[in-house]
Amino acid sequence: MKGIRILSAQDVSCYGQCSLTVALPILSALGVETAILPTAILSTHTAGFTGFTFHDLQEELPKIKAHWEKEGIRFDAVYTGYLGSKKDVDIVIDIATSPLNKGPLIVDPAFGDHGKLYGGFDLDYVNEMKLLCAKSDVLLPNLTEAAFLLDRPFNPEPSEGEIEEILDGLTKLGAKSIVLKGIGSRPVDTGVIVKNGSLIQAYSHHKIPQDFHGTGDIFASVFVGARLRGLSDIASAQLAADFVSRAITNTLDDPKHFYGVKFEPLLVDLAEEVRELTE
Ligand code: PXL
Repeated sequence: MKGIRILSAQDVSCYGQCSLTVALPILSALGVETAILPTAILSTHTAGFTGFTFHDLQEELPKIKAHWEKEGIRFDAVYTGYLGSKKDVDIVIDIATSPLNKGPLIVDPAFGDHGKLYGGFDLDYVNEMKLLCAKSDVLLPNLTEAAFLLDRPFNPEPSEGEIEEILDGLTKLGAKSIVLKGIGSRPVDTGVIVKNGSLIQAYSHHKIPQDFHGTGDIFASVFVGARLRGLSDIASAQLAADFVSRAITNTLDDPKHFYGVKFEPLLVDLAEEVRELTE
């Protein structure tokens, strides 16, 4: 297997199974070497905990970039998630569009859900994220993020016409491919709609009616790993959606595990599945 080396820019939530602490094990399991650009460090993620610490690492990032340039380091892709501040977004745009990155830019906007921005983010942050999303080769928004990126009202159950408007709007913003999350073909389902140029494909599956934190980051990490191993956008999205479902199912019997999903025991099978699909 050809070596693949990517850069993932996200925060480090020290406890709570999200961002880099899920991206690293998943990408490693999928055979992708992952360098990290930690944009901020928090004691926990911001959902479900109070009193968490937050330290922005924006001062460090240009120095890290300068050292990598001096070393002649190159990446086969850049994958971004929750960043933290407008300044972080600017630096990540600078790095992802520099010669350090030889491949696609895959952006999970990771700034909101259920019609609301995550705590600490505001419309200025969204406006900066629009600039990063505009440069993306693949954009992975949920319906909340799509609504904020397009200054549209949030509708959790958009009609076919509204979905088309959202996909067109994000294409006009600059995203080359779009994986729109959280849309099922029936109210009891959830799934994704994938737009690649004029090709639009959908994958819908049973929705588990319980919300868990960190599942967007797990989806994005599986998607990125599968796509870099050579699967199509729709095949990568389907694999990611099914993996999230299995991880949620694996957590349902443990009410103490409120902060994330127990995906780790499922990684060996995921690696095998990707190996079979890419052989
Ligand atoms: O899962 C996205 C995420 C990542 N990092 C931090 C978060 C969140 C969502 O709330 O708070 C710190």
